[in-house]
Amino acid sequence: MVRNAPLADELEEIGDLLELQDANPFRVRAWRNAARTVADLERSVASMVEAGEDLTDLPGVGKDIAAQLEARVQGASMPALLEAREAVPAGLLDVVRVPGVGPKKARALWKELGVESLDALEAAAREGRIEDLKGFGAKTQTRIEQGVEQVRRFQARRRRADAEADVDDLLRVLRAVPGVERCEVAGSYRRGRDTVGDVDLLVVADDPAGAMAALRDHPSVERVIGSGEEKTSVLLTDGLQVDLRVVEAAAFGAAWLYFTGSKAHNVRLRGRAQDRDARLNEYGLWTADGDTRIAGASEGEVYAALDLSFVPPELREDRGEVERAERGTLPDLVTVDDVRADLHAHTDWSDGQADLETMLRAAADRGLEVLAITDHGPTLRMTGGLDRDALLRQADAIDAARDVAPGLTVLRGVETDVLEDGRLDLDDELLAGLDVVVASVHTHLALDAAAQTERILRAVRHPAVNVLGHPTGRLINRREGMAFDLHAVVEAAAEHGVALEINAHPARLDLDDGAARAAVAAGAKIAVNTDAHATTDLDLLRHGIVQARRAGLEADDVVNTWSTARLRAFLAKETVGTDRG
Ligand code: DGT
Ligand code: CA
Ligand code: CA
Ligand code: ZN
Repeated sequence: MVRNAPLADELEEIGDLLELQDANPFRVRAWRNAARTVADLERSVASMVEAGEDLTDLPGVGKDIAAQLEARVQGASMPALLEAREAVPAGLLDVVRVPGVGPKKARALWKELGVESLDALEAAAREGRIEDLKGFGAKTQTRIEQGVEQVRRFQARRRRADAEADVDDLLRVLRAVPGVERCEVAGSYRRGRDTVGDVDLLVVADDPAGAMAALRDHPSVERVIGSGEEKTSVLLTDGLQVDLRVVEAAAFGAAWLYFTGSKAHNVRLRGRAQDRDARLNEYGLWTADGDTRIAGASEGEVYAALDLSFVPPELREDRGEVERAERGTLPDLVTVDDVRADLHAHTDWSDGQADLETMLRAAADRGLEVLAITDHGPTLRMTGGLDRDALLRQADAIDAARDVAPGLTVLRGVETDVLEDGRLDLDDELLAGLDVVVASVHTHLALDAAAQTERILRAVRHPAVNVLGHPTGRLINRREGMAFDLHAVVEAAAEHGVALEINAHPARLDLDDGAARAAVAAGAKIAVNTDAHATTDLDLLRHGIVQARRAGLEADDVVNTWSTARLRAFLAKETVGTDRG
């Protein structure tokens, strides 16, 4: 049965293609709204169609779009997608993604210069044909040339979260093949990198050929790249490459260790084996003569034989974990189960999909103890942000709604916009009266680093601010983060009792692992928040926690894991205690 995610992607693509045809903006918006509805839906569209339900009951889904979805669920292509693809060269979708291009310019490049792909765009820039176009100029041309490179870099990797459904499905299918003893994922996916180049699977089986065949015959496979006795590589219809390797049970741990990587971590382990007069490879840890296998069935066995404690996969990047494993001082990494609070969530008071009561129930259903409602402040008009009066009314609504989720502590908050000069978009008195203030930068991302740093510092020093939301503004594979002095911001955050967010949305994961690590090293605290715009978004927490683990964070570093009393003290900027003592 077709999942919601590809359906949403296709609706989005129709919107993008229509925009390139200069279609009515409202029509473009309609497809995008429907895409978002489908992506955020708790139920599968396919099962709704199967049950004969009326798709036009979904917000933003009219008759036309419902018909497209039904056709697609029943195995056809969406007619509107075929039509739109007919009208616009597919390569233009890459061209719009280049920073400094956008739909209007992409259309001009296409119509005036015949640019229909990234390659053609690059050639046009190199040959200096772009600067003479109306509305372009030399500066734009240079920017486009650099942008092409960035898009190429982004294309090579995909967001880990976007590979998750494929990985879960393949593991489930392969584990069910008769004779398969074990099947696991390795590589960057297992290490929890925010993006992955490809997916690496390992299988232990009595009948490896059966497992290989099951992969080759999987309905998501577009093309078999290669298939031998030990390894099969396939390309899925969504473009993801998957490598499946067969290993013997006695070497499973050594193989899992080797193919999990990272390469840098492996190099350190191999060196350590050599220092001990042994040899480490994907088949095991061996005596120097290669005759006797010392360890190999489990990873733990290999680490133990190297006098190391077990290193969680998220830390295997040669960023100090080998030394800490030697001294027995590896961090006790935070887990999803440690999390009690979400400090950043939206409702339909601004641009969220669900009403207040629905969000509160959804949070309680997921076992959260605390949920902060942080709709947008007034500056971001697109989001239907709230001004002072609306926020005061919402406060009453929150008080009235508390009963729907009796076990849940609901905090009154806001996501206030950091203006260009670092002021916030709501008055101090109002902000002081809220339980939680998330301050986020959404505009003017291109200020020079000095100005940007001053701007963010001003927000961090504001006495009412508790959380700096998605601090760098990066969008994975779409936009680099802002240029600013992270170290100065982190130090100020530590000083002023402001937590830096790890925004768990798979498009953001911001701060990333390296920055979060630096933040905690400087004494700051982290808040892992979902920034939920729909109830299903509350489940995105796990992606943020993976990044927190990669940053080496323990529960104590993450304010959402604290008791409600300790969290409240932090938010009130009282001297911060600990849960332990
Ligand atoms: P990716 O796929 O680019 O996101 O990153 P990885 O880490 O999954 O890399 P991949 O798929 O090329 O290989 C999986 C793991 O196999 C890698 O993390 C370490 C191990 N590996 C692969 N090639 C080598 C190698 O030449 N030397 C060493 N030491 N390890 C390797
Ligand atoms: Ca890989
Ligand atoms: Ca690979
Ligand atoms: Zn938000």
